[in-house]
Amino acid sequence: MEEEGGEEYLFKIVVIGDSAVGKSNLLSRFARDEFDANSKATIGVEFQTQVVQVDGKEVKAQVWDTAGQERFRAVTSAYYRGAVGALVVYDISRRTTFDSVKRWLDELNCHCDTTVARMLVGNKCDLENIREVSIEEGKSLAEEEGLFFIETSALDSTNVIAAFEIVIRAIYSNIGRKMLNSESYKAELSFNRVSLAKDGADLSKPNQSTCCSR
Ligand SMILES: Nc1nc2c(ncn2[C@@H]2O[C@H](COP(=O)(O)OP(=O)(O)OP(=O)(O)O)[C@@H](O)[C@H]2O)c(=O)[nH]1
Ligand SMILES: [Mg+2]
Repeated sequence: MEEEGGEEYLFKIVVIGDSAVGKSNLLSRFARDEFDANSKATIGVEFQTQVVQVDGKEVKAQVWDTAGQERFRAVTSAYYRGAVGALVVYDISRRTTFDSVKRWLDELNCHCDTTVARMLVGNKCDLENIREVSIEEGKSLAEEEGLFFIETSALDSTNVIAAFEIVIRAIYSNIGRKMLNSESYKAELSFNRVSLAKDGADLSKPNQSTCCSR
């Protein structure tokens, strides 16, 4: 769609990772500069749109957040459909969440093609005194898997904007405007909205994905 004075870019970015790693707080910090110390586990799917400037152009980042807990997740394929970026989040103070990263990457690879810009995010870097995963471990996993890497804190805001902006810039430089503005891409995004609204009515429905183990 052409807006007066320029083009419109819309990037769908998904945030994934185990429950309680801080996905929802990363999103609320990015979109509203808010942090909730008592946030509840996400049920179903939420998304927020944030406008950022890249090379003097306005880019809308539509960031999708879902439940880390399997029983609260809505239909997986709809969540990933049309995504061009992903943040895979773990908690630096809980090794089990780092061990899960490969499973989240498998799920991502299963639903999205490899051109998706991916960032490994070690969140809660404010918890240095109870750190269980070193920066080096995070970096080397990211290198192995071909991901960007960053440590963040949604609590004190460290690197939160940077994490999203690096992904947004990578998408911007990776993918031609033609494809992103194509009618089929827009149709997919609006289909997502409709189907999730319907699926959201029954959140107890088990994950219906057939190609992934998760
Ligand atoms: N210390 C610290 N706590 C954080 C940080 N980010 C989130 N938390 C806390 O961690 C808990 C879980 O955060 P959420 O954002 O709800 O986690 P989530 O990944 O969305 O969890 P699900 O929705 O269940 O998948 C909450 O108590 C947050 O306040 C952080 O950067 N530092
Ligand atoms: Mg959440």
